[in-house]
Amino acid sequence: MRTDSEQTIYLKDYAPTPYRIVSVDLDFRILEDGTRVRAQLTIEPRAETAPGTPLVLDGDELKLDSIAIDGAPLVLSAYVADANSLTIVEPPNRRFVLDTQVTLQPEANTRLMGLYRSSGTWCTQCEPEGFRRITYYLDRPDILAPFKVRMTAPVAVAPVLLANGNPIDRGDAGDGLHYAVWEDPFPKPAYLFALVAGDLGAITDSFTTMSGRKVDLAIYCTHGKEGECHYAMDSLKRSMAWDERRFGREYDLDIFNIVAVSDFNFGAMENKGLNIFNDRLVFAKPETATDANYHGIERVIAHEYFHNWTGNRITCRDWFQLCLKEGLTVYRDQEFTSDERSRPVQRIHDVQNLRTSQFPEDGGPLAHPPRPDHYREINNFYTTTVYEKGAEIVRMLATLLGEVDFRKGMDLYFERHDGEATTIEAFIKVFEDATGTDLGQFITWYLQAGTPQVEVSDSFDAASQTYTLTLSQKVDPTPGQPDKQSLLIPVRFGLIGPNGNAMSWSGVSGGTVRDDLILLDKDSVTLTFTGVANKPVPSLFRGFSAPVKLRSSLTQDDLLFLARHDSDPFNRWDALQTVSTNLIAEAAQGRRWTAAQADALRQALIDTLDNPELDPAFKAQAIAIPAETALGRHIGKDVDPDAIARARHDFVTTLVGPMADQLEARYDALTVPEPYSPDAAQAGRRSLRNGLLTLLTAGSDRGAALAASQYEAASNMTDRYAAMAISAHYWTDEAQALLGDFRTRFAGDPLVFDKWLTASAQAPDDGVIERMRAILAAPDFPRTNPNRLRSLLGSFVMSNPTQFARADGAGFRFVTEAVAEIDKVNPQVASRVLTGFRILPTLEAGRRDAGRAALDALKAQHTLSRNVGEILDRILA
Ligand code: 0A1
Ligand code: ZN
Repeated sequence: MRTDSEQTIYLKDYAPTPYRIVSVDLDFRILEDGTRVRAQLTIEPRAETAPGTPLVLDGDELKLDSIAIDGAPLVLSAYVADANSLTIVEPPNRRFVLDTQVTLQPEANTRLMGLYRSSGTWCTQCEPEGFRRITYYLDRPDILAPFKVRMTAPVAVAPVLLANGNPIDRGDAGDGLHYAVWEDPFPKPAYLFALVAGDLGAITDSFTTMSGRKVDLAIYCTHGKEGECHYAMDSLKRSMAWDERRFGREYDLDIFNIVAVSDFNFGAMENKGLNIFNDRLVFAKPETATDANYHGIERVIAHEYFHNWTGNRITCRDWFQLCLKEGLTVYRDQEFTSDERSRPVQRIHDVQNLRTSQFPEDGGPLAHPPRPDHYREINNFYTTTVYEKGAEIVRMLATLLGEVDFRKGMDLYFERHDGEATTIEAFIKVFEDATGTDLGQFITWYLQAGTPQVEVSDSFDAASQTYTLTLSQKVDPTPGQPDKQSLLIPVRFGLIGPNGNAMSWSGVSGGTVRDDLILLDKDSVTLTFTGVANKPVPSLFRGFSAPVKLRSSLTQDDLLFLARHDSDPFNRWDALQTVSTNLIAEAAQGRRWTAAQADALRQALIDTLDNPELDPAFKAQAIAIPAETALGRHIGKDVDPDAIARARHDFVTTLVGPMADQLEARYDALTVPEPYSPDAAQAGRRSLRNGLLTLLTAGSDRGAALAASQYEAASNMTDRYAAMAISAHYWTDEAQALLGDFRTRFAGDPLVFDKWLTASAQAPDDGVIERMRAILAAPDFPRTNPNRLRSLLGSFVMSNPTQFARADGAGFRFVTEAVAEIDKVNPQVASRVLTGFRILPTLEAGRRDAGRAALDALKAQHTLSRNVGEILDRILA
């Protein structure tokens, strides 16, 4: 049973609205017992609109208090208002002002869409369809208008009044109230609207743009947290400078504000001139934030800032085009971090993330193209496919075109589409027009779901010095897309000779090869290289030049050869990962590794650790053993998570045993300079040290005690958290004591509580579900806060495979029961947790059935939101 409608929206039905909104005047009277919103919308019919065409505005849970056109109240027969829309039956056939009033209850808004309160602060979240929860409006991204906003609120509770754009007036409003007026000169879609009213502290700074304009910067936060906002401010200034240098993009207003709030559905939001952030992506100090937290802050501050050009100045025509702004902006933030930190380390990090979250989405029941063509609930499409695969597509475009031509295309994009709401087709067209390249086949990446599998075979003929390389591609069917077209896949490559050096060739035929780039543009391409002196080892997809799964015929010896000699750091790392993945996955399926195989990998790891030319952050990534979840994905079907966990444990024990002394000596010797700094060099050393600790804990009996003493001695959260999380993950004898200590040591800090929840949820012992039930049932558990819920439940479903996918179904039932409760409060959080069930098709039959039974029970027993209903139906289909 559902209450929400199950209507599907199709891209093919896109049509402009019959009316446009010329300008928006909003007046908010914000009081403790409710907020009154008066909207004066200047509206006009489009030239082609037939006189008398009804005007239908969106609403969501709104109640209309009054309505007038050009000052005259409307008679009852002139409009129809319900919770979801407002129809003006016969609007004037000319420009007019529609004047409506509604009253909102932000306090009761637990969905955190529209206007809500977070720790007493009034704030908004409008993307994608939250503005319709504030006032009746044409709430779609192709309606752009300039906004003027007046806010009145009690000065004692809300001394700070912020909205988009520039402040133009403020003053006393009597009765303990004050007001502020903000004006945003840039026409914008309603999803970029924001306001904040509250009692907040701030840090301020300024940035001088490349044309010499001074921009005032501020980060607002709960009083007392100002000292934890400096890294975010520093990241902001570096982002502003980088976008000027790298893309020639200058900030356009005189003021840029960021507000940190505790209750927020996602990471952050790029509202014009007034970004609103989940406070976990703003606050940082060494005692409570990890290196990963600092990294995340830098990335997301940059991401939201970069949206000012890719998203705000140029926005999306409709929500199907979401990856137009998101894929491009993720690409930009990845590039920023690569330039600021280590490019190879960042690339490995991003690819690991893609493989961990996007590949399983793309290979399961929730697969959809980066540009989908239908949806029931748009909030379910803020996915890793739209974001991260979207970024990979832009990266491939940059690879195919080269740096100079890519920049030419981007320049044309900004020039041609500034101020518009546009499409993926228009984005691709600028690159065609700027460079004269035909991208007709390339656009398929946006339209087709599924991860391509690329199969490789090769042969060498010594007599003729000829090397033959065959690459073929295939994409499995995905929901609604049984037949796939071949894609244009850029393959960056090199051939490596027996001495480890790059090899050259005198000629190549059979396909397109430009320098170090092969264009795989058909189902299969066979290249013949002539003048090749010796049998080479091919290094393919260097830098992960395309988001594909590679199935090569390279032997373990070849892979370890690449791990030692490839000039491409990404492929060195990937080769080591492939070797351990293969050995563990085969063992989980009953084919145990040989001693020689384990010895060879061990030696390669030691050589990597000893290589003075490699950076510690890279070494940390290189020695990591693939997670159980990654191994499950590699196996892909009939997965038994317990068998994988056992195989992984046995393998790590085999691997680490003979080198435990060496690892421990390196762990002891690895020093990190004091005082703490979150910079990449220091963070890299810490990650290597904690990587060594992980190996020692996973594969020997030495790690547990080392972890316990590291926990005690730690002078920063990175080391303390790592010690606790490793202990919990491998469920050492000390784990429970460390978790208990951590809980009390940091009691009262909600962001550190999240860390405790995450580590607790990853414990693999049979008691974990009961402990999580107790955590959720505690009277003081903040059950409406997305960060708390996600830290516990999100971590459990995504990274505790043996307990989530327990054979008795207890893990599945725990999650579906929690989802049913959360759905009543916040459907977005509920549906996100539920996506963890996408692994069901990969599991062995017993577990699969247990998972489906839990989902069936969820579907049968509860009144579900559209968000949860859509995800359920897609997984059960
Ligand atoms: N545009 C934001 C993502 C975002 C989407 C929805 C939100 O609330 C439901 C919040 C943020 C980004 O890409 O950062
Ligand atoms: Zn974004």
